[in-house]
Amino acid sequence: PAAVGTSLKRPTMTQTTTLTIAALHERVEAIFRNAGLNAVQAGALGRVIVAGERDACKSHGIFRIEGALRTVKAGKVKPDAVPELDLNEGSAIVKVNANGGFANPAFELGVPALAERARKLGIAALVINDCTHFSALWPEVEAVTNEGLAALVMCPSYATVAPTGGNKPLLGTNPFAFGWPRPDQSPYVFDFATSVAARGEIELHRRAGKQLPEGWAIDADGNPTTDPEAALAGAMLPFGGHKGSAIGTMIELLAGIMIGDLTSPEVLDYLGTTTLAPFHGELIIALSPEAFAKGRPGDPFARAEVLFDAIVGQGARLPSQRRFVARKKSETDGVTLTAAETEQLDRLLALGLDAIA
Ligand code: NDP
Ligand code: PYC
Repeated sequence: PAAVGTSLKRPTMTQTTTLTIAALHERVEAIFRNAGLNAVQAGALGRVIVAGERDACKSHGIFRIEGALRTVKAGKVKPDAVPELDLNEGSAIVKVNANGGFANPAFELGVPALAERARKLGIAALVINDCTHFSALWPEVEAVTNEGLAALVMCPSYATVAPTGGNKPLLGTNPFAFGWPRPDQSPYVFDFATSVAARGEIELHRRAGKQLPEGWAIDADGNPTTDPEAALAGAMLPFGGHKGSAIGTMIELLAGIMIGDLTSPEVLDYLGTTTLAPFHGELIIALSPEAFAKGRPGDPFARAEVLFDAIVGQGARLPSQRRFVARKKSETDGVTLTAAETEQLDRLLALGLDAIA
C-alpha cells in the first residue's frame, strides 16, 4: 500500500491507497462541496460516510457517495438545506425539520437538545422530518451513548421487502439500532436492517458478480432467488420470518405514521425508483438508565457489565466489536482503498454531478 497521508499517487489497478481518516474526510467533503452541497450538508455526510469506511462497513461507506449525488442531481434532496430545530419547550419530544436536506446534519443539530431533555426527564425523543436518509444508524446511536444515555433509533426506507406470507415489496429494509453506554469502553451497539440483509449488500453482490446466500430474496414471481438482479427486481425477505416482518411494520408505524412522515410504500411512490436515496423521517429515543433504575437495587451500568461478561464468557462476541476492532486499526494504520475506489473518488471530485449518469 501507499504511505498513510494526504497525498495520493495514482495507483495501478492492483495497487491500494491508504489514507488517514482525516484525509479521507477532507476528500469526501470536497466531493460534496464541489457538487454544490453547503457546508452543513457536506460536513455531516463526510463524517458519516468516512465513519462507515473507517469501521469496515462497506455497504454504507464511500459506495454511498454516488447515490447521494444522484439524489441531488434528480432534485430529490436539497443540497443547500439548513435544518431547523424546534425545541418544543417542556415536552419530551424535540423536533428537527431537515427542510428537504439529508438526515445527518439534522441529527447533529438535534442531539444536544435530545441529550439535555433525556437527562432532565429520563426519556426523550428526537423526531427528524422531511429528510433524505441513506446512512447506517450506529453513528447516531454512538452520539447518544457518548452522552451516557441508552438509545433506540429507527427509520423506514422504501418498499423493497415482502412481509412474511406475502410476495411483493411493501416494507422497507427499515434499520433498527440500539446502544447502551459502557463506562471507560466502547458502548454496546447493534444496528441492523430488518430485512435479512441491507439492500446495499445486494447491490455490492451484484457489482461483484456474486450470488446471494439462500433465503435473502424472492424474484418478481415470488420464487426464491440467489441472483442479485432478480432480487433487486423482486423483493427482499424480512429477517427471522414473521418476527422481522412485525418489527419492520412497527418501524413504519412509529418512524413513519406516528411522526407524520412517509411510510416505505409512500416513499417509493414519491421517488418512483430505488436508485435514489429515500425521503422520509427518523425517530431517535434517548433513555437515562440512572433515571429508570432510581430507587431500585444495583447500579444499572455495573449490572450491564455482568451481563456482557456472561455473554463474552460463553465465547460469543458483542455486536459492534468487529467494527470497533476495524476502527482501531483504521485509526493507527489509515483506511485502505482499492484502485477502483480511488479512481471513483477522483472522478467524483473532478466531475461533480456530471459524473452521475
Ligand atoms: P449486519 O447483519 O451486518 O450486522 C448487524 C449487527 O449485528 C451489527 O451490529 C453487527 O456488529 C452485529 N453482528 C453481526 N454478526 C454478529 C455476531 N456473530 N455476533 C454478534 N453480533 C454480530 O447488518 P445489516 O446488513 O442488517 O445492516 C448493515 C447496515 O445497514 C446497518 O448499519 C444499518 O443501519 C444499515 N441500513 C440502513 C438503512 C437505511 O435506510 N438508512 C436500511 C437498511 C440498513 P458488527 O458490525 O460488529 O459486525
Ligand atoms: O442498504 O437497505 C439499505 C438502505 C436503504 C436505504 C439506505 N440503505
